[in-house]
Amino acid sequence: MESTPSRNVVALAGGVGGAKLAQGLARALPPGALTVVVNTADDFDLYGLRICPDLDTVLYTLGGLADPTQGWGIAGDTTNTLEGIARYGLDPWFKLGDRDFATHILRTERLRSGAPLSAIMAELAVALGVSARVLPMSDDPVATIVETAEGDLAFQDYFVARRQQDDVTGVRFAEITSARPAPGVLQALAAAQTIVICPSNPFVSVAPILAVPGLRGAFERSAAVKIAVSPIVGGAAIKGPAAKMLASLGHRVDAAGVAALYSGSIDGFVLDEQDATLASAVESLGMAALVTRTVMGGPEDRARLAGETLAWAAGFPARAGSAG
Ligand code: FO1
Repeated sequence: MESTPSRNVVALAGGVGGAKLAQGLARALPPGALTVVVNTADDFDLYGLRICPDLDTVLYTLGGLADPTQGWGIAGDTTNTLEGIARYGLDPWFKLGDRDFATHILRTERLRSGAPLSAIMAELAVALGVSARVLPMSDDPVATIVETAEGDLAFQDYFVARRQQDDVTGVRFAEITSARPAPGVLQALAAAQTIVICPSNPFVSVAPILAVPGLRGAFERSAAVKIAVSPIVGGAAIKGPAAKMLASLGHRVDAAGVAALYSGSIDGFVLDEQDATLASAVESLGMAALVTRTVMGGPEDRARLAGETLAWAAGFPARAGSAG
C-alpha cells in the first residue's frame, strides 16, 4: 500500500475494530508515523495476573499474531492452562490461551517490579516486531463500571461473563480522576497532523480514553484534522454491544447516532456505503462525511480503509498552528 503524505497520525483505539484499523494505518503509513493510544479501562486482574485486553488485541493484531476469527487472543493458541484451572473446579469464563498467558505473566512480573505499563508494552512491542508506538491511555489503573438494572457490573463481567445481555443505563470510569495520561500521549496528540477515532465502541472504548484528565483538552487543542470511523453499519454494531448501548442510553441507533456523540469535536466522519443515505444527517451535525466500505476484511482491506481515510484527512484545510 502506498504511503500517504500524513506524517504524524494518532489513532484512538479499543476492541477488535480499533485494532483492525490500527493495523491498516500501520500499513498505510511510513514507519514511525503512527501512535496508537489504547483504552485500558477494560483491564482487570485474574488468577493474580494483570490482563489488558485492548492493549494486547492491538499488539497482537499489529504483530500479525491475532486470532483472525475472534480478533483477540493469539492464532492457534492452546488452552492447557485453562483446562488445568477447570480441573480445580473453577469456571474458565475468560478464555486465555497458553501463549497469551505468557504476556500476562511477564507483564504482571514487570508491573510488580515497579515498571510502568507504557514501558512494559513498549518492550513487548519490540519483542513482537511491532514498530508503531502503542501507548496505554494511562499507566494508572482505571476500571469501567457498567450500570445496569441488575446493578453495577465490572466491565468483563458485563462483556464476557454475562455476554452483554444487560441493558446498560450508564457507564462510569472508576479511578479516572487520579489517572494521568501515559508518557508520550499528550505530545503525540499535539504533534499529530491527523487523529483517527477508530471504529471502536464510543461509550466503553473511546470515552474512557478522552476521560483521562488532560486528554480531551489535548485532543481538542491539537491542530490535527480529526476523523472518526463509524463502528455502526446498517444500524448494527460490526462487533460488540455498541448498538444496544446507543439504544439503551437514548441515542439514535445508526452511524449518525455515533457521529452526534462526536459532534463539535471532529472534522469528518467515515460511514459505510450501506449507510450512504445518512451522509446528509452527519453533515448537518457540522462535520464532513466520507462514504466508503468500512467493514474490514483482512490486512489489505484494513490498509485500504486506512489509506482512504488518511488521504481524505490530508485534503482538509490546514489549521492555524498545524505542524503539517
Ligand atoms: N472476549 C470474549 O468475548 N470472550 C473471552 O473469553 C475473551 C477473552 C479474551 C482474552 C484475552 C484478550 O486479550 C481478550 C479477550 N476477549 C474476550 C476480548 C475482550 O474481552 C474484549 O475485546 C475487550 O475487552 C472489549 O474491548
